[in-house]
Amino acid sequence: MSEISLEELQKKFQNKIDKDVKIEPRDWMPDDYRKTLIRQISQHAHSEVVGMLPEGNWITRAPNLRRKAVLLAKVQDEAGHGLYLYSACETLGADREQTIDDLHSGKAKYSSIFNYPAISWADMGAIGWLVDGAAIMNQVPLCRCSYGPYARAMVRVCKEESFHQRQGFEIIMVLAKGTPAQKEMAQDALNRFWWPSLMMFGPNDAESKHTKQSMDWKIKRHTNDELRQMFVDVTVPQAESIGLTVPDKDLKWNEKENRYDYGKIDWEEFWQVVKGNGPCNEDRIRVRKKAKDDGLWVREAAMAFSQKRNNKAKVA
Ligand code: BYC
Repeated sequence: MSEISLEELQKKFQNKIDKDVKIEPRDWMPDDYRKTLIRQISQHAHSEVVGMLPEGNWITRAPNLRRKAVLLAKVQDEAGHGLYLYSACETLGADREQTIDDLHSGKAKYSSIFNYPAISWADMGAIGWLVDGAAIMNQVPLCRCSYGPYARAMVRVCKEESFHQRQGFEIIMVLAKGTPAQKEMAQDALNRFWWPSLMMFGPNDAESKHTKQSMDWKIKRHTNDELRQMFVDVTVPQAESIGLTVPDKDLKWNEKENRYDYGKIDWEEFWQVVKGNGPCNEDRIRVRKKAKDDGLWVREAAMAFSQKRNNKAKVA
């Protein structure tokens, strides 16, 4: 069989991208395409797993059994999302242990949003409504990502995120229509989570070093600013419908452009949080490391059991 040249491989790959044919794990792909996917998917997986912490902290303090059961199910879903994504990452040749070690050593990033504390029950509403809302806006287009395993994982993730967003909005809506103290709690949660939610979409397009290449490869289907704008446009009317005020004095409807104009994001705060200097960065990593250490005996027991079973099979 004749060797296929690098040029031909590249042409075949580009043809698939152009025709919207998914790239699958065994297909040839450029090294940088693989690296970009490993970077994005592993960061995404880490975000799901670290994202369990602010909400996990409220499971025992949820105000009633129904709220507790729903929150528990949501946090479990996030763990599931982490697992699909770590698996998608492995299909690209990444080693799962190494990927997780990179999170623990501070080498790998995860979403800035999870470095803010969840200090009231209303924060559970704000996280579901705004954080999962922003996640859906970003992830629905990823269902059309050029890499098959990532795109397919996103289909299920988005279905679950959509339930999460609704449960969050329902919490915040009930509080906003409750006593004055409850409404104040809901407004306070919106005040604290609004700007960090806008930051989730990443730096402005002019500062986004990966967007152009990722769009050319059809990994990303929209730019960071496009998605942020879509999020603002759907979320502001939701806040208004329940009598809450978005904490942005520059926010106003732009009739001509058919969209909201919004104020300046504090990018200095964003980069500080990304660099590890947010309010909860240290705590989040400490808790994840402890979870790994505490689970060591489970992994060792599973390995010992599997070894025993293999030995038995050899003897039989
Ligand atoms: N936080 O060139 P850019 C969820 C980094 S939802 C931290 O624009 P890209 C969940 C970026 O990684 C959250 N870092 O990058 C929801 C890059 O650094 P490196 C997770 C950020 O990749 C509810 C640098 O800044 N969602 O999990 O083109 C409950 C330059 O940025 C952030 C995803 O991960 C940030 N906010 O675009 C529980 C979705 N933004 O890598 C869980 C998939 C940017 O060069 N990811 N950076 O060191 C994406 O869509 C894209 O990776 C991003 C960034 C839009 C996030």
